[in-house]
Amino acid sequence: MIFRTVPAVVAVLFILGAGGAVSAGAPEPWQLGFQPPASPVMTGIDDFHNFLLWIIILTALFVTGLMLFVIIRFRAKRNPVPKRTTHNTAIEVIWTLVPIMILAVIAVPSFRLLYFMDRIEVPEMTLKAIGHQWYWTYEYPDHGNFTFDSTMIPDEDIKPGQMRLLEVDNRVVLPVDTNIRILMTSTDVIHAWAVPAFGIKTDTIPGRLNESWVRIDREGVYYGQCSELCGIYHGFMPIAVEAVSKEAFGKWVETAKKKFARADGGAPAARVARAGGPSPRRPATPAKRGESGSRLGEASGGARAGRAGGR
Ligand SMILES: [Cu+2]
Repeated sequence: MIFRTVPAVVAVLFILGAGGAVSAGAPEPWQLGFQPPASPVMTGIDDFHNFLLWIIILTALFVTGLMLFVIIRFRAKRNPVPKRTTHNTAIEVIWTLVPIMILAVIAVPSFRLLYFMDRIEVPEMTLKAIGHQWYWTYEYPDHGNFTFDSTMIPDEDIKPGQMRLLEVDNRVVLPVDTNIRILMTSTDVIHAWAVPAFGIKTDTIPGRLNESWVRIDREGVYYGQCSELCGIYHGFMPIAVEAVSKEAFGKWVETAKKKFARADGGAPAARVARAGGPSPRRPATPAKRGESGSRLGEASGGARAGRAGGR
């Protein structure tokens, strides 16, 4: 009975997982497995994960089978006088070489994927994500160098259809089928810019500029969250990326240029792109400076209170 029930339960769980995978880049209730991949990197991670799963299953089955065989075949009743064998060179060579070969078979695609994920050789555009306690700032250095903050929509303002704890006031808008370099940094503590459907989870570190890339396969909204414990509101600084066609992206850039302030207060975009990192010279607009200042004030106050409470 149990032999029939277990595969049935596993099958149902897989179907539920696959069912969750039908919608775009957001988590689903009862989801099992990854979100559907939306970039070549995540496709690679997905494939590598499935490949590893087969190696794990086959190894576990082989070891379990071997154990069962030994338990039954060499039990005391059947073997009242056990053999006194202590060495068998052939089998020792096999059980050393086979695991090495398995590890080599895993290592080759693993390193290939790791270098593929690292960076894009020829980026078509750059997005810069800057972590703050507890929201994200984005810059578009190749499109007029405008900048905006992206803050979570609080529960009381959530509208029907919006994802609680995941929706933001200003989504990151990116074009599909474009090699996008993503530069990531932070102004206060370590955060992590993570979007599961893109296969990106990269720490944003104050004083450092980390790099990743994405080429989004299809239009849709992709959600992610800060994935490095960064303070009491760590769970409230989501990431929402809206992937649109190249034409729609061009139109959005035109409106965004008018709507949002420039990141550099007027310097050429190229210079800012080269400067990189959280430039201390960056003059924010008065409104933004006031906003960030008060938030950072709260943040350090919170951190102080946290430390005081910890003692
Ligand atoms: Cu964070």
